[in-house]
Amino acid sequence: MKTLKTVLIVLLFDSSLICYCASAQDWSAPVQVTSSAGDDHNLAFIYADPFASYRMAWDCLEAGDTDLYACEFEPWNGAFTPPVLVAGTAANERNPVFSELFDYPEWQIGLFFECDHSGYYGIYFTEETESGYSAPWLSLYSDVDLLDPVPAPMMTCLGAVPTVFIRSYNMAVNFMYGWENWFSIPQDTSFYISYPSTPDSIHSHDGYIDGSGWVTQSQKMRYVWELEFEGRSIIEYSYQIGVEGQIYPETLTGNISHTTDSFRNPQLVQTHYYDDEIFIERESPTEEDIVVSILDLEQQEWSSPEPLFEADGNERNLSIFGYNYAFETDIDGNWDVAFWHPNFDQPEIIDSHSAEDRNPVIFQESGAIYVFWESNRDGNWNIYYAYRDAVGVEPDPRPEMPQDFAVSVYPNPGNAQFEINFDLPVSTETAISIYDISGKLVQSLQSGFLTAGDKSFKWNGGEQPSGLYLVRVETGQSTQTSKLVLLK
Ligand SMILES: [Ca+2]
Ligand SMILES: [Ca+2]
Ligand SMILES: [Ca+2]
Ligand SMILES: [Ca+2]
Repeated sequence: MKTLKTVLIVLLFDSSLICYCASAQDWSAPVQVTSSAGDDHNLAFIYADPFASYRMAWDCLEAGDTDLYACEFEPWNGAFTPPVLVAGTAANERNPVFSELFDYPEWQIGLFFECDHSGYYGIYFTEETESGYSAPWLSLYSDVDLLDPVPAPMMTCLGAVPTVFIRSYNMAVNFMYGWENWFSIPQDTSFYISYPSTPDSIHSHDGYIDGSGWVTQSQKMRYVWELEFEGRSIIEYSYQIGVEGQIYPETLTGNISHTTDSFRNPQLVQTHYYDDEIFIERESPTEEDIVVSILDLEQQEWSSPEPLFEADGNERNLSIFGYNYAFETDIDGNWDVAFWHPNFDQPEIIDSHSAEDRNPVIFQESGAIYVFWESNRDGNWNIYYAYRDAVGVEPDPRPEMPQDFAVSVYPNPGNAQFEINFDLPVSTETAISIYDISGKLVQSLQSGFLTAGDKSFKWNGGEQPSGLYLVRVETGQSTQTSKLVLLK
């Protein structure tokens, strides 16, 4: 993380002299994407790998009604398809987010959004089909508004069900929902509901929570959210380990806000086998900055939040793609979108139009950085984008971690008691499970963090029928399997 600090600037200049790079030579002129008469907001993106194109969705508010639109974008030639109306009833359809649905039998795209058709806002869902987006259906509802869906990446731990994190008044909720038959459109939607690992403490706060989540291949589900607490916003975090369709809560929830400043809009990024990073907006008495805090899993401690870069003015609404960052700044006296990379001393303003320019979305494709954003320069809000060459070498390459290790079982064959031994190469989340030959989970022996080194676990198969069993040791980096023969 050392490379993320602009220490040099602080040493050489008084902070009042810090300004933004002139950027005209780096960024293209803004390209107008939408030209509706209404206000276009809340742009969402997904890269549709099999089709080699990007899908975009956004909402448009016109004459008091919000509808949902989508189109496709090919960065290689700058081509957009005409916008199609995805959902346009008399109710308000807004705040879309894409979700990858399946990779089997074929890759598919889903779109979650909010709609107040039934009085309260619920979470609706549509999926892309060969003939366009399907008729939306209500997937989540309650007698309070359910807002701000945040899709989690596809999970292996929960049988590949699409997951969406949502916000509702006075509680952070994540809904996992799925269906029995992967081959059909879900007619019968069954809900799995679980909470961050300390629901009681969440409910005891009289506040507002904005949650987001992340899931890794190591079956670890992380949650980070924002909470109004004693007149300011703080950030909380927890994680759970999911194994074979079940959730085993682990506790690591804490206030990572070490000062009396207010913290908002947390974004969780996994950058290292050991570390989570959380990017947060910090509001101090003088200005707003984007700060970053790092979790050391072994120490179970968050670092004190440090500014991502030093710059005057207020910064908000960070969008992250790798080491590329886009955000809003008001340093010129109006809101502009800006770009920063750890190789830079100062951020670049992408376009310095005097209108309001907000809500950047950044991604990198084929050697170029793209930033889309919303601007009201036309008298109503439209979506624009600009691009520049990628900055180049990524900073701070992570060390290669050893992947493989051997799992041994003794005795093998055996008649009841077995000892399972392995040398864990790195400290990591580790799940140890016994399966029968049909793939059914027989027993989970371990689920949680283990330090590196020689490990030994015991399994008593005395209750099980004779036969071949599989011992699976799964870490964030690899999965090792060993056979075990039970002979009575
Ligand atoms: Ca418009
Ligand atoms: Ca509508
Ligand atoms: Ca600032
Ligand atoms: Ca502006």
